[in-house]
Amino acid sequence: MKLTPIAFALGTMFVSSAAFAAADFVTVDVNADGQISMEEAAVKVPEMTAEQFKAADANGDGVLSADEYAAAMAQ
Ligand SMILES: [Ca+2]
Ligand SMILES: [Ca+2]
Repeated sequence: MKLTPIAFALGTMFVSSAAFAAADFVTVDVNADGQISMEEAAVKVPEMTAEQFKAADANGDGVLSADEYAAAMAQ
């Protein structure tokens, strides 16, 4: 039964990674400036259309902040 805790830990890891099926912010923010440009979204989140990007850009500054991206991914 010594393997049981390890199996449980592995199972927990898989569950955790499944919760991040969508690319997470730091992955999409290729140049690490803390914002996601439309170009970065197009490369890392190709299923996001320009219309969806603009809808996610709540303050209309042309880039997505971490909060804006998280809100868009939560929909
Ligand atoms: Ca960026
Ligand atoms: Ca914005």
